[in-house]
Amino acid sequence: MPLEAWYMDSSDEDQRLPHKLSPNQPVSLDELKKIGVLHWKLNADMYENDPELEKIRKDQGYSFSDIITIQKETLPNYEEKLKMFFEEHLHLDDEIRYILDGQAYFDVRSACNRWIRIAMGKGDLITLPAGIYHRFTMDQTNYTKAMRLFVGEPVWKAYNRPADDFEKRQLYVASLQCS
Ligand code: KMT
Repeated sequence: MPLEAWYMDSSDEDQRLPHKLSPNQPVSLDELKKIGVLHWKLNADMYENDPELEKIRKDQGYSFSDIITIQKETLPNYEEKLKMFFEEHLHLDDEIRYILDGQAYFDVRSACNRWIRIAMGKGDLITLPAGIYHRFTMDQTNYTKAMRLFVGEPVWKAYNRPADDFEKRQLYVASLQCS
């Protein structure tokens, strides 16, 4: 399945629902690229020995990786973590996630500050650029397993919005064109 993304409605119903507008307003991979969001589709069944993944890691310098399984039974402080992940925030480094199993949503702000929801499924690898406001939520299946990649030693620090004074944020904003 190709990656699906769309502009969100503004309802404050359950965050795990799709929140599509009616009619739906899809967002293309090209539009995502314009805001610095990059996507690859890989075969997650062979993530432990995948030359394609190795090539991306080498080309992009993604030297670090670990695996997080997000489900109530196995993730300590599950509810607390989900709440934290859903706070609008940014990082000073790229956020790189590869879904190995299950599914979930990443929400990112468009150049004009609208929420775009990205439906991530098994095999989707995504890079969110440093400085982009974003958040993460489970969908109604409540299960995902993801590889977290990083350039060098990982820094998980998140800065909740507003965090506009960081140089990384300002550089990112300067790269955007709202039209
Ligand atoms: C993190 O940093 O652990 C996250 O972004 C949570 C989602 S990982 C699929």
